[in-house]
Amino acid sequence: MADTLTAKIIRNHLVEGDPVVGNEVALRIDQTLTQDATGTMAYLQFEAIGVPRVRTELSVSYVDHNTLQGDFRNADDHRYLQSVANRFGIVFSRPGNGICHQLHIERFARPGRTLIGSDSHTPTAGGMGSLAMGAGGMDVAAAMAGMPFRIKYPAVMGIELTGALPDWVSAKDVILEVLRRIDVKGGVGFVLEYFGPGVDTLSVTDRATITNMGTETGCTTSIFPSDEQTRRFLQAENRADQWVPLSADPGAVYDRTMTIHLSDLVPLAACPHSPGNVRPVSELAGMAVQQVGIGSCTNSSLRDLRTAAEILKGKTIAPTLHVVLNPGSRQVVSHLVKDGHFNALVDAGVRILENACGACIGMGAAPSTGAVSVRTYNRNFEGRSGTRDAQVYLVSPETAAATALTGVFTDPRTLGMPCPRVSIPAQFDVNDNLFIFPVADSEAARVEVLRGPNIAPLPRFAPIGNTLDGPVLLKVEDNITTDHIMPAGAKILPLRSNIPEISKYVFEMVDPEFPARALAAGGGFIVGGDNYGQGSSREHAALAPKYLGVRAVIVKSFARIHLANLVNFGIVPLTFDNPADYDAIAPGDDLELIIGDLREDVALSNRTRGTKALLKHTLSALDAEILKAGGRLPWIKTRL
Ligand code: MIC
Ligand code: SF4
Repeated sequence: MADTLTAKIIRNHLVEGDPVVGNEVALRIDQTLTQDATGTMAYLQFEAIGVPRVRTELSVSYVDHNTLQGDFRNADDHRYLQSVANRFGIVFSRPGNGICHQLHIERFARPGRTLIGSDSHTPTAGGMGSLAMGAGGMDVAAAMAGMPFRIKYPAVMGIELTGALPDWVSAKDVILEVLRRIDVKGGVGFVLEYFGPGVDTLSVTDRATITNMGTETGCTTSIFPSDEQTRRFLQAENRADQWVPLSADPGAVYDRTMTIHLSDLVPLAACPHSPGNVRPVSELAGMAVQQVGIGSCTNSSLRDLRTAAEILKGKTIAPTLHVVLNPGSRQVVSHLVKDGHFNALVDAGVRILENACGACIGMGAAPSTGAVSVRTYNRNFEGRSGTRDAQVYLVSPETAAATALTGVFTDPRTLGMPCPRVSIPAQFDVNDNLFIFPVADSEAARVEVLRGPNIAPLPRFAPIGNTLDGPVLLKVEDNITTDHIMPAGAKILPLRSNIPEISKYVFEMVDPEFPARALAAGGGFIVGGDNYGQGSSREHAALAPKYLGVRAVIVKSFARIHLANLVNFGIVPLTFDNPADYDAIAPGDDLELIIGDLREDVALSNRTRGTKALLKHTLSALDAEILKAGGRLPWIKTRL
């Protein structure tokens, strides 16, 4: 049978389950990655599982999200992460080295391997032909302990690329075109697999831009074949021996297909406040812009930053805006410095920030009130920039640099200069000196794990009964993101290792009274619309509500990673059988849910209104067992 690339990699890693779309399958995981903002929880959970060393082929702990070190808390997190990595056999990437996804593709991602990461943009490594998926920290902890990762066997959407990108149009515009067509829910249940003659024209980092932001479609992951481009990239990284050719079989049958003629694409922008709200830049041209952000894990490869530098070289940014740059990695910076592009950026007036996530996650560079900010990042959810009414647009490096020059939204094709042609070296500056490789197994027992007062112990949760009752604590609309549920940014990120503290900010932007109300009511329910929990993989969006007493979340539909996180922390994820029942529930209503052993539908009685409704779920028998035990960690404990 002619197989897709996705099917081949899954088959090679299948531990349990039939490969039938929608069926739960368990996969062996070769590699894991974490970042600091989700990593502390992941490693606390790994420690609680109690295995002496990681059991993966490779696990890497990156520090890139919170590097502000505004006080001891953030520094304590970093110290804990470094020591726990050494103790348990994990490679540690020091702050300053770069953004996890860019670094992983440079130094560790391998074609044909499985990777899970406690960050939703882990699919970046799909640009290298890895089957790379975002997951909650608990799932990553379990994978590090050698347990398989469970997913619903995905359908595969074949995206055929033909032609070649025109001048001034780049990989970001390809993924924006995908989002324009299928929006932020269109990828749910699918792997987006790219094929066709246009694939050859894209470098590994171009492909990584596409697979990175594919996350915004809700897909399980995105993947490109491993070919000559992949071989060249690995060779330039001194990793030629890790190359294997990989692609779908000729005539492979996809569950759905679409074709993108690269030659027909134009510069695009995702408009506020959704990555799926895409329009041509030409329609926005002339709008005043107050800030430009270049970088992030989506667009800070050497190609991207050289392109921006070539556009800005010898000029000055418009006086009405400011421009910030967070480079993706030290390797990229090292090349920019050597070839003069770094100077070009600095001389033009670009503010060079750290090699880290920075403004993308609201760690500084928040726009001014009501400002228009044009960014090469992947998310423009309301308030994520740190400024609630900022209008964030997501664009390519070409559009961002053109806009930086003129001060107004600018289609780069109208700049009137020749399109920059940047070349990528045959050999990259490889320097692994900011990776700390762990001590040998025989030395591990001597390593002390260093905890500061900000590393609070994990909360413990009890098994759950057959009936859940309580009030509706909050009712929300469609497309609620995990940034709504558990915001990030400079104020809240330092609390990621401290659940009692961070839980005070749950739903801060939606309803700041939520935490106090939930605690006063002794817990209850959240009611929501479609695509609840889209975006970030942060398990704090499940863990902190659980801490506040949330027992079940009842919505029209869920995003994949958040659904898994709810199960991991013992919050029952339920969906309305009849979406009209959503309208019949009001905040404050007193509900009773008969959940039994969660093998069947759930009966809801609204005791305030005297109405009844049927609730569905997609939980496997194992999910049900985990939920009833109070979550994944208590469940694992009962097994050991
Ligand atoms: C994001 O882009 O939203 C983040 C911050 O990288 C998150 C992880 C987190 O919340 O720590 C993600 O994408 O999973
Ligand atoms: Fe960091 Fe932004 Fe990428 Fe998330 S999307 S990993 S915050 S750069």
